[in-house]
Amino acid sequence: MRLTRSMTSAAGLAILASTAVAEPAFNVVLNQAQSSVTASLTVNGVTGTDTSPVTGYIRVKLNAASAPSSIELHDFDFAATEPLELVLRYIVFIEVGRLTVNATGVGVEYANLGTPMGPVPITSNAFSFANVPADSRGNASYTATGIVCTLLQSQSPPLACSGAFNLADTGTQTASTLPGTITVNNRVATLSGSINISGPIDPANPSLGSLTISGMFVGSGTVPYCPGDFDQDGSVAVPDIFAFLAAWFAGLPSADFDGMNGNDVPDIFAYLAAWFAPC
Ligand SMILES: [Ca+2]
Ligand SMILES: [Ca+2]
Repeated sequence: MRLTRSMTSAAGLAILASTAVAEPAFNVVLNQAQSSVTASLTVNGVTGTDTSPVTGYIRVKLNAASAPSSIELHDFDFAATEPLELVLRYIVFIEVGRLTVNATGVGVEYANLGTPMGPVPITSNAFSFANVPADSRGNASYTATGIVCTLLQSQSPPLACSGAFNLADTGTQTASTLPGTITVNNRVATLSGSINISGPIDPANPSLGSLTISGMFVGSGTVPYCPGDFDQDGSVAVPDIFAFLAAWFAGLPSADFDGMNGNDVPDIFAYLAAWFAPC
């Protein structure tokens, strides 16, 4: 009898040791009215800028859904909803040249999908990721006149005075920081932040000019429960197994874990697999 009890408690300790407190990753969907991207192009000392609202999401993971103290970055994808038009005017008493750039389908996305960054600490609701790899996309065309055309033609090799390019051709760039703030109330997270990517428009010819893409974003998302957190108290622990079994024996729909054929034996295996799986 004593042997049985000690074996039981050892098994219980082994189960308790696997208790997980982490929360699942989730998407924060951007609020288009409060999120924007600004492109800023500087060539030969003259700058043109344009701004568009932004849609998209940022995918994060918190260590806890209530008062989180750390955050991981899993993914993001921001898309400008409007074309961007940058007009650079070169004026010496009169306009002596002009560069016009039109860009459509401009977007920025996380470049290391499947490899999260962090976790980084959250202090007073604020966090910051460093050296975030990002890929840009979009199609741009440009037309240069006057001294700008002359400038382009004087490059080595010479550049045409009009043309088109794909923003994806610039390759993966690094945002030195991606700072933000996050608050969570009743498992609804509100996140705001910014990202700034800057680089030469022609990497082989960095003195020609630079392009900066800056994003400001605000969004919200609901932190889901881990599948194994059956009693939804924020951790996956032994009471979840008892809560699941109670629901299963009571024939409650919530115990139809695989969503097939009502409450049957495969649900028990499916639930236990979820309980043991990392969240
Ligand atoms: Ca639980
Ligand atoms: Ca079932």
